Amino acid sequence: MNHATTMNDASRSLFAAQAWLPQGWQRNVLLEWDAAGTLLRVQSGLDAAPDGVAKASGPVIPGMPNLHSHAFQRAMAGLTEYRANPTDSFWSWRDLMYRFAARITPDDLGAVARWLYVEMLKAGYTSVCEFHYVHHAQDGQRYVNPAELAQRVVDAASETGVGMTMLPVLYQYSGFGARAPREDQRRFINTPEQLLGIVEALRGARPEHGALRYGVAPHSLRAVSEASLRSLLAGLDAISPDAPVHIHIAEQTAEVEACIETEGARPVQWLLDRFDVNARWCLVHATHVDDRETQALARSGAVAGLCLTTEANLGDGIFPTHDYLAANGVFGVGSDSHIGVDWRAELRLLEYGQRLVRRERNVLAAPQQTSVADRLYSAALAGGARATGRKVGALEAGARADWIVLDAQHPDLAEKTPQNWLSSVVFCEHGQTPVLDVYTGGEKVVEGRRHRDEARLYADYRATLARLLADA
Ligand code: NGQ
Ligand code: ZN
Repeated sequence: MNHATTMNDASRSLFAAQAWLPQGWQRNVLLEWDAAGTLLRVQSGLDAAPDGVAKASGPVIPGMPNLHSHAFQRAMAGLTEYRANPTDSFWSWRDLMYRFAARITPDDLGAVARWLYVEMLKAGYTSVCEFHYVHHAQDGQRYVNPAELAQRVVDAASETGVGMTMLPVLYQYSGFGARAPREDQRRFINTPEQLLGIVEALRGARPEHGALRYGVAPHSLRAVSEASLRSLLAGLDAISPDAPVHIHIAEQTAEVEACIETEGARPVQWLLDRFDVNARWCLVHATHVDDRETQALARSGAVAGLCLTTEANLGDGIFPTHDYLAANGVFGVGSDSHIGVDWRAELRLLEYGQRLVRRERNVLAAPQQTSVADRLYSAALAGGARATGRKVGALEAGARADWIVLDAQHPDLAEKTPQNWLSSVVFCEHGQTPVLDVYTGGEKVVEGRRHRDEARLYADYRATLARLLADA
């Protein structure tokens, strides 16, 4: 009997002829994990598969963390792509989105989130950071359990198998200068103390484990004050000093202008000047940064949360990714509004935005990593993992046992060598996805492009959508 099977249950091991380890593609890799879903050991260069160990049906790569999601928005994808007035913008989209948010019930949110997470897993997103801000009942009253809606989202993650970082959102004001919230924001509003109460309620009802972590998200500099942000962070530090903090930072030029007007600085600069912004932070949509901010953000170790398909859909602008990566800035990707749920599309658009602006090719390659896809995929794994605050994003001992098995027979992979696999996965778009099987915590949740509960969760989603659209 071989070493591997004596040390660990053979049912918790997988042999891959090819796998993407931290050092790149490796041959004859044995993955072993424990009953809690943590990788115990990763060995490469074995002579052959040990007896009794299952063989992956294709090349194995780490699952991608999705660093930004508003789950309920999945149900409105495709419903705002028409011109309602000559100046349609992010802000008019937001009005429609608020109308949608006003109608969601706890049961609706559960069904939408479960289906969304099925879609994420099928795409190879194995973790998600949920930037959750619909907290209260439709009339703005708090639920008996103030964490009612957040808990539905946490439960949707554990039911479907996606790893979760739940970030309850602090939303207090409708604009800079502590402007009173709007009527259509009533489901979102909390004080820092109330928001920390939601975090505590969640931690009591659904304690953290290998696939679940909590943090907080001040919604944006528009929606909190300096003082409330300080008390939120102090409260979070008392719970967990390295818990993640995510914020929408500089998505729209109008908010940059308003920030300069009322606070005397651009949003990223303002935040960096006043707070200890470090690796626990994720700055979502750092879209509008000047050169000084780009360099300073890169130095901070914070993650730039880039949501390319949503940013394109909402007409946000283009983040200076070339300069940011040249300064060793850390980034990850998110599907945000879920107009698309596919990390391959996010990485492709990240590069294509730079190509279109600069009229060059292979802009985001690195001197040591000339394959654009290899570089962006490994960087998005590392940055996405940092944003989750969880041990994910690599096939190595101690990390969560989360990975994707690619379809080696896919027309974009067949007959190619490993050095072109990720390029094909990221840049080619020819029919069905090359993501064949997906494992989270060592469990196969997607097999042959089907999630294990796909039929049931799709039926629930359709029934929910039918009701939401009939009420509209
Ligand atoms: C959100 N979404 O919170 O859902 C925002 C819109 C806002 C994006 N920024 C609302 N993509 O920023 O005020
Ligand atoms: Zn967002």
